[in-house]
Amino acid sequence: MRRTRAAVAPLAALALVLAACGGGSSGGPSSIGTGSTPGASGNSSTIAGLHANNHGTADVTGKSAVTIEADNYYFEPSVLQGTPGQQLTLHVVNATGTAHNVTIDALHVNNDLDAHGKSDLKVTLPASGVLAFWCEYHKSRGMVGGLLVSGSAAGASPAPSSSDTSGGGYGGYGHG
Ligand SMILES: [Cu+2]
Repeated sequence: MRRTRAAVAPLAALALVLAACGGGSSGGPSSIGTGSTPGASGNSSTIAGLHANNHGTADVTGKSAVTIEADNYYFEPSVLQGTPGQQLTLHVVNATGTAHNVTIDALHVNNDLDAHGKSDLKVTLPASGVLAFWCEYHKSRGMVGGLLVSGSAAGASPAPSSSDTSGGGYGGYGHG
């Protein structure tokens, strides 16, 4: 058994990641090192005006809990879309060996995530629009997500008139 793992390798990898950081790290359309291209590139976007590495939206309508992953340097899914005032428990799992954090100013949430740790927190979706959350250590790197309410601002979608009352709609009880 070899215990001498060269400590240099992770550093080198880190350096590569840092070097590649200009254009969005994970496998986007690679614009190699040509400085800053104006406009959106890859999966970077803004959430509530904050630069965000956007790794997708999850529809959490009707759910009481959802698991999201904290990674370097993004949340996945990044945006949770539900209904106004919906209560939701977030199981945040840190998939990395780096300490992260979940901060939601408006909800007075500030939870640290140890390396490969996890944290559960309860949130209430806003009445409308989007409420941003972020990792306080990597906010400037775009480690930002959002709690989004559908049917309000973003992309007015006229509700189809055929709203069947499907049988399974109750779902209310739960515990706690
Ligand atoms: Cu972080």
